[in-house]
Amino acid sequence: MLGVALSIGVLLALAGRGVAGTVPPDCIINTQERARMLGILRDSATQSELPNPSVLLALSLAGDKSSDAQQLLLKQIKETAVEQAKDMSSGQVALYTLALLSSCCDPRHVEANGQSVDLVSILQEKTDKELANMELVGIPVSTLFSVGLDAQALCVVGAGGYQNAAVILARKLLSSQEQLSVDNQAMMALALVCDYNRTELQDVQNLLNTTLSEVANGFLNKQSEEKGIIGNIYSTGLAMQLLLAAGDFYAPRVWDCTQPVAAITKHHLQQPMAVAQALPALVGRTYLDSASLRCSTEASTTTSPQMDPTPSPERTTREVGPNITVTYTIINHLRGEKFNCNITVDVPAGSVLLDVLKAAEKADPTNFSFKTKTTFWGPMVVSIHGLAGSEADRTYWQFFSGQEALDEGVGTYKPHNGEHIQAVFSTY
Ligand code: B12
Ligand SMILES: *[C@@H]1O[C@H](CO)[C@@H](O)[C@H](O)[C@H]1NC(C)=O
Ligand SMILES: *[C@@H]1O[C@H](CO)[C@@H](O)[C@H](O)[C@H]1NC(C)=O
Ligand SMILES: *[C@@H]1O[C@H](CO)[C@@H](O)[C@H](O)[C@H]1NC(C)=O
Ligand SMILES: *[C@@H]1O[C@H](CO)[C@@H](O)[C@H](O)[C@H]1NC(C)=O
Ligand SMILES: *[C@@H]1O[C@H](CO)[C@@H](O)[C@H](O)[C@H]1NC(C)=O
Repeated sequence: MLGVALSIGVLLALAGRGVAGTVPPDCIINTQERARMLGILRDSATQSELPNPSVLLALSLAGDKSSDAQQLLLKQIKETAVEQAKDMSSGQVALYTLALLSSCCDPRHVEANGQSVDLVSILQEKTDKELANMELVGIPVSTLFSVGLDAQALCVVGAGGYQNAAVILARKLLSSQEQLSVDNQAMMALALVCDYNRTELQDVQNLLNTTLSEVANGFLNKQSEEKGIIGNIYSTGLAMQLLLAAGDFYAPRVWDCTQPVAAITKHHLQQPMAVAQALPALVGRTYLDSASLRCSTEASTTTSPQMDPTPSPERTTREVGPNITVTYTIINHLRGEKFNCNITVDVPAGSVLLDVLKAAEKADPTNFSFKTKTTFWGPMVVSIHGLAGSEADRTYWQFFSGQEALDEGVGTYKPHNGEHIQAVFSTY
């Protein structure tokens, strides 16, 4: 069954898209930027300790199948799948499933080191728990983003019985579209595009049709208001995936895809995770194409020469210039004993926010101690002043510059001189 599913795909005629089939050339990123992005992904594939399924998925969707980096990462993904899949979040299992599918491996029989695992049944189990929680209390066990990925993966592998998921996601989108980030909306709606085509129930089709047209038109409105950006620079590629897949649901409205492509090109994304989420749409692909890539022959036509990424100036040069002064405030009015501490620290110009937190901790360890956890997006601050965020309680440390929430984490955000950074214990 999988073999058939994998062989029907045509390299550039994308499943989940309308009759048109081909992507306008202007929607594809230029070869130089594409090579730079592939370089970042290949580097990350060979350097990170924990294999990143989003990177494998992006490499495969971008037609980088035969690179050594892709092969090495695929091997590590299989090994990690057999060892750890049962302990992963549903969304991670979904990303593993999509990554393996797009690399022409059957996620139902993943084999490594003499062990074997069925990712699809694990995913079904975990998704059932997410959906049960959503029906019970309106929110998933993990994140809506993850449940969107879960439903996409289950739909593209053809696991039956998940129209339920589409209906729950559609209702959530309709009832709280305004509150949901573009990232969440995009991943949830992408699942609906896949499910729309698999259901014969007229009322489900109508619900999905209405929802998809709401979400897609919302994205098109944002794009025209924000000069090509949909949400922020990190969500724009995910929103593009939806607009690529859901063309039928905003027709006859026309999408000017050149705008977001230009915006992302200009930004020169650096973080592997940011590149991994953006690249698929920039080569005209979506996560729904994972099962329909040509697998018999290597996609060598689209493979570009191995190229070192241009080293990012920020990372290689250590500024030995003047210091900047940053005010840093930590606030908890939410749980336990309230606190509100202020400190002003000097750090070398060009420092990231993490350096500010370290300087504050050094100057006043009683008040400004903190802990981080390594994630694919970099270090995430999990605890400050002995107070830790909690998934069960849905609390976290949220960062602001003045009143404005940061759109990057402490490992990449660079404060400027005189800036006031706040960490506020919040709920999500
Ligand atoms: C859900 C979510 C959160 C949740 C995570 C809840 C949870 N425990 O599950 C909460 C609300 C805690 C959160 C917090 C933040 N987030 Co957030 N988050 C997301 C979102 C929408 C989905 C992540 C997800 O579920 N992935 C699927 C699962 C399967 O993958 P995962 O690897 O297990 O996901 C984990 C990490 O992504 C991590 N995480 C989530 N956000 C962030 C942000 C940073 C900087 C780091 C290091 C890790 C991290 O938590 C996830 C769940 O464990 C993404 C959107 C996206 N495009 O990826 C944004 C996103 C990753 N977040 C982002 C940001 C900016 C933040 C904050 C810095 C916001 C702020 N102003 O404080 C904070 C982190 C601050 C800190 N303490 O260090 C940006 C990161 C951009 C960048 N270049 O760094 C994204 C891309 C959204 C966007 N488009 O701007 N986030
Ligand atoms: C929908 O699914 C049918 C098979 O059930 C397939 O032939 C068709 O190409 C699909 N359409 C889209 C837009 O994916
Ligand atoms: C969605 O519904 C509208 C009218 O309700 C219809 O015209 C349109 O063809 C439907 N879209 C799809 C993709 O079926
Ligand atoms: C830091 O903590 C001490 C007690 O340990 C307290 O007296 C002091 O006011 C705190 N400083 C700030 C800036 O809140
Ligand atoms: C902390 O510093 C900021 C900026 O100087 C100031 O606006 C704020 O009132 C201070 N807060 C406390 C609690 O001292
Ligand atoms: C910058 O600040 C550090 C301490 O944070 C200090 O040791 C150093 O002398 C300062 N440098 C300048 C140029 O002010």
